[in-house]
Amino acid sequence: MRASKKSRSAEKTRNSSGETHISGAEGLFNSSDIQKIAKNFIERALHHERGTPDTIVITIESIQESQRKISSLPLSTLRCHFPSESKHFIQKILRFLGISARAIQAADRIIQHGNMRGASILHEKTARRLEHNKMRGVRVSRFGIHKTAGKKLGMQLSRLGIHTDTVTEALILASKVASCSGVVAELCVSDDPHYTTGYIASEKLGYLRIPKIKRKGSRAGGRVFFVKDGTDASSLAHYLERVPVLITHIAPCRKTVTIDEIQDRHNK
Ligand code: WAQ
Ligand code: MG
Repeated sequence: MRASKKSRSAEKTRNSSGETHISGAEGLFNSSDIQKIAKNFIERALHHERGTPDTIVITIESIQESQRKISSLPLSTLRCHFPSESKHFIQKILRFLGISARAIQAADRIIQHGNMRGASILHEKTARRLEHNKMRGVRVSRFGIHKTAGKKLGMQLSRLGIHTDTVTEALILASKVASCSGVVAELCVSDDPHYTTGYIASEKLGYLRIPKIKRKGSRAGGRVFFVKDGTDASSLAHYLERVPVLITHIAPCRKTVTIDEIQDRHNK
């Protein structure tokens, strides 16, 4: 699903297509669930805090190919109290993962600017943008979770008090992204003005939730995938957009961790 609104003034748009992105959602589902899911997606599009859309597009495709089966990333939440603290931690963690200061700055600019439907792909060292359409970005799709694994994940998230569609969908998406060999890390900030928890996801550190990643009321938001040198952006985009991936195994979900615990655990 994608919902958008024509902008009244070109200046407000910040996007030469003349459209403001309101909301988007996708997934891999059983055909028996189509009506329920479509209804839920339409609800979300119509009642979104980014505004009321004038266009909602729903695409339903039958997928015949077999799915690649993967595990979810282990989840934890970083102890973090202020946006200034989160900014510092994000830099520390991304540097720890080998990403250059230049690429971190570029990612910050992309996310502050916002209004992309998809994600940007950045070279982890040179900060070169590799996605073909820089206005739209790459939209990850065809990711889902097996019923049994979904129940197990739901129970783990409920215990932590974070069993929401937002967390569940973000974890599934991030697990698909991290399963690509060229991807070193993903940085995500929601574009919803009141959703201020974001994450850094990586094969190395798992899905690390970062509270206070932006100030309440901010319309900034976006996703950046940092990739290794030599990554072919077209094959990566093909995998992210087209290859069906299903979560069939759930890695542990933990409570909060401190920045020192993360570094100590991985320096050993
Ligand atoms: N593929 C690529 N990029 C996407 C996709 C997608 N399927 N969906 C959204 N984006 C990009 C796009 O630029 C959006 O503006 C931006 O990400 C944010 O999207 O554990 O809600 O749907 O509590 O607002 C994180 C949850 C929630 C953290 C993220 O993102 C937690 C969220 P949103
Ligand atoms: Mg959003």
